[in-house]
Amino acid sequence: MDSTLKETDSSRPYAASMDTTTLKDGVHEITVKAYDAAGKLQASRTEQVLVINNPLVTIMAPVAGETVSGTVVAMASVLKDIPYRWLMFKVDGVYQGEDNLIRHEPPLGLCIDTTKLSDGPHVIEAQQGIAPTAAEAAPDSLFSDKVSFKVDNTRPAVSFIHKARFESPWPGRKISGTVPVEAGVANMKAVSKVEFYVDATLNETDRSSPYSASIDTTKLTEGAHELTVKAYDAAGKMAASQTVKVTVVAPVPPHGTGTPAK
Ligand SMILES: [Ca+2]
Repeated sequence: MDSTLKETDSSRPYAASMDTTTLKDGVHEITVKAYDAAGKLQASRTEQVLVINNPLVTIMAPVAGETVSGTVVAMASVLKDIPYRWLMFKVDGVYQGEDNLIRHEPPLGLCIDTTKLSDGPHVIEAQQGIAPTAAEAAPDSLFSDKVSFKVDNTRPAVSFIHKARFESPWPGRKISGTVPVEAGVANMKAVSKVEFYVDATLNETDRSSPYSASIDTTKLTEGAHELTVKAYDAAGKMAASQTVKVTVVAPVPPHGTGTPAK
């Protein structure tokens, strides 16, 4: 197994058992070598096997039982170093779109417009395969768990606006410097204010549409932070967004500029 001798058998039938729980999930190579009495070696063709002991595709968002509205980011954790580079998302068994490991690092995600779904319960799942469309037919695709969530596009709601993939505040994104964020409010008459939070701290308040803020990450510790946005109507009734987890990292210095010693 991967050039490590696992077992030797000197009598027919020649067999061995592999404890895959001691292996990392992913692709491994199995080879069999036979020796005759004179010690002459005959090696088999190398076979690739995929070891899966942990669920490889796990839906991270929406979380089970969550009520969502507007555009939501569906996220799934995937295994990275396997030939299955494409991840497609389905809601109620209907294809929604896909993401891939060719251009993106895991976790993979997709913006889903829930206004195209009926209000009420739905089920989301993901499937990791070798190609975006062939994945559907591939018998050895990796299937995620199925997660139930609810759509409610009549309640007052606020969410971050994603204009492009990985634009802040895309979940799991690494951010640095000053990061602009924008929020959209739905089904709320007379929005009085929109508050942008970093962790539990109010970062900025915007009282006029479009609702935006900028987050100065240099004032934050490096590492994990949570972004939330809250909208209030004239009567003080509040709607809160999904929490978006991001990671603050040190800004990359512009190319060619060193950091002068002081
Ligand atoms: Ca504004």
